[in-house]
Amino acid sequence: MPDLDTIKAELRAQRIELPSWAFGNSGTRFKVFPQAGVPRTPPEKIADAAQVHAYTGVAPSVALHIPWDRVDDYAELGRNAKDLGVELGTINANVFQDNDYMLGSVTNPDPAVRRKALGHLLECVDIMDQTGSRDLKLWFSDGTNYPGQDDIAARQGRLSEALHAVYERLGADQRILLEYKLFEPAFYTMDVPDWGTAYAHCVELGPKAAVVVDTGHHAPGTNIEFIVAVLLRKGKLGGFDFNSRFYADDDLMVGAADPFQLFRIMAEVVAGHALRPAAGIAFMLDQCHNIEPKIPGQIRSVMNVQEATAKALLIDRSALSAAQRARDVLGANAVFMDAYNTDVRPLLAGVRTEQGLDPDPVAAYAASGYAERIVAERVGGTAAGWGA
Ligand code: LRH
Ligand code: MN
Repeated sequence: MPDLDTIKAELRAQRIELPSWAFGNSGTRFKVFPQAGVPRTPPEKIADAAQVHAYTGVAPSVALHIPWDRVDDYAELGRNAKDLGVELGTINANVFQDNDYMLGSVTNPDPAVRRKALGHLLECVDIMDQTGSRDLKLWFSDGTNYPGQDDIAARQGRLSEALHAVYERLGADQRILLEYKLFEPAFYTMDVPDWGTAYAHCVELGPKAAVVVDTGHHAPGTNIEFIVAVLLRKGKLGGFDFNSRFYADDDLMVGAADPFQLFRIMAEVVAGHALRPAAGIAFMLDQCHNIEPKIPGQIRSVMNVQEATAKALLIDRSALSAAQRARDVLGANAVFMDAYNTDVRPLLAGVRTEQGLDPDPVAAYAASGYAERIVAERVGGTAAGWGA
């Protein structure tokens, strides 16, 4: 049986990064339902993220998205974050909302558009120099909608050229995290559609490039934990964009649609000794709370990752490998399922209590009055959103 103190130490050391954009208004192409009290500025987004960390104890950094979080003074934004007990995390570039990028950004047939897109990516590295961020996350909406629309191989060449230019600009401790996505907004080809394409580009770039697995970016039925195991084995897993989905890139709360899948993914992370921050895996949430309150939604999401992680840490590894060596199929599966079927909520409540936190973060936040306060205070101004 795994040692409980070791498990508790791993859970205390867990780090989950929050997306600034989860606190703003979001929706679908059909409707964005505005919510009262939503932040209007990057500092207000960070203040809301700090609430999640205050009640969970494991979410001390906030990923920014540029230009949604563009400010005049990033050092001041960083100081503001520190005062709230959090820090600025991954910088997300955005080359998917400018009119010029209709036919692609870094893969666009027009070299002037490619230069413009590259300019934004390099600006994001400048911002990382100011925020002290380690990771630049690159997701490209680039792709085509009809066969013959453009030369698939030529677009890969253009993409590679831009990635190399950004890679050359990185500082010693900075990384590129390349995110793939099977479809949307393009529906025939995406230029980075799957882990294999992302992996190939990252290997070509070098040690400061790794792959991001967004759990909503695969074809239905994809065995994501297999991809995780393979990327970990090759030292090319850079991070996760955690969310869940029933059908497409639904960006629902991680673990909400398929908690067993999240457990299987975290089981591979634990098996790969990749849970600790020192392993260099960025565990990030990438979600949209379209109809539910955003701060409680983020708190619940962090708790879902903690629960999946606690269950993964409870897998009796020696019994599992013994059953695997004995080719005891049912025995091995039973060891795995015992961990999954363990109610870890009392364990996590105990860990929070030991950290001086309320064992029930959702109830503690609700009792804080913060939700009512921001609704009263945040009147006027423009609520943050995707600005599309
Ligand atoms: C693309 C994506 C990407 C972000 C965006 C908010 O679907 O997952 O990670 O830039 O969502
Ligand atoms: Mn993502």
